[in-house]
Amino acid sequence: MYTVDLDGLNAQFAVAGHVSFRVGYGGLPVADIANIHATATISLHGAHVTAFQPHGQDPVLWLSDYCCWEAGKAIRGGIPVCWPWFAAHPADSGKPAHGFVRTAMWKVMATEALANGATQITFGFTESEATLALWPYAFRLEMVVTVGAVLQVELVAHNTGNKEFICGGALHSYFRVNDVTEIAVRGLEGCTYIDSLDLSHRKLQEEPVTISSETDRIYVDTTADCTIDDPGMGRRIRIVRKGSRSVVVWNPWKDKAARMEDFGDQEYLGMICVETANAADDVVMVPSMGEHRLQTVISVE
Ligand code: TA6
Repeated sequence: MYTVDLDGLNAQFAVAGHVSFRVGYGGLPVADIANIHATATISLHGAHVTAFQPHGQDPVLWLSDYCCWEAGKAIRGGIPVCWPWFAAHPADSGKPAHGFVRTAMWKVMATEALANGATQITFGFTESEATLALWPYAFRLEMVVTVGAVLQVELVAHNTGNKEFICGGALHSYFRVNDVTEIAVRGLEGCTYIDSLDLSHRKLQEEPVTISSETDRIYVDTTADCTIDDPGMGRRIRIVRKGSRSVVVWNPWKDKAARMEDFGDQEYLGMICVETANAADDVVMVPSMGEHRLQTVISVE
């Protein structure tokens, strides 16, 4: 359980007409963003964007109704921050899937009302005894979230140690769709993907991606924008990436959703993950005192 000085947070970081802090589900502290462009909610637990809604639009991100809002557990939906590895640890499956930062409390470092009416909030996270036991490197992370008509999320990884490290990761975005069987994900045509459901075989994506069964694919060596065409909601969601050479497309479908305690049995029909990542071949080397920036910009057309 976290103890949080909510009065102190609001005294130091609240900005009238932009950002305030409250206790959310499970006693986890959250930042509420509301400005002339959009609203958003960000949990300090995992520096996890759980909601984003431009004014006049339907919610863009999907969030399960069955989330486990608990310290130490990942929030199901929104944009989990997966770092310093994606999926299972490459050498030790006993370590937490998707790394250790999405299940830990981050600090609020700064808040700012931008000249264009957007709101920017920065979270910070650095190594500890607990992280060193999982991953023997010194680091400083910044998560910079800019909420405007578009949502910009940037994970900046600083290597503060005296040895280089290799890291993977993802801004593991869950998007709300009307009916996943009706959507098409475009931008990945011609890309090679690793099929996590077929012995990690590498395959070529020839057509736009459509979903009619469990889908779990890592598209590698691509920097292209992706779009989610959703006829049911009458919208196209655009995902622009920087510092990312992988895109992960995931839908658990019926059977896997039913096996997940934090995922409603029918919820798979209303969501798709299109993740801004560096995974498999695309992990990155960060030299001592260097940095890597992983950025996703999400907009509705
Ligand atoms: O991004 C796809 C994936 O790696 C899937 O294999 C599935 O495990 C998903 O992430 C969710 O992982 P989680 O640890 O949040 O249940």
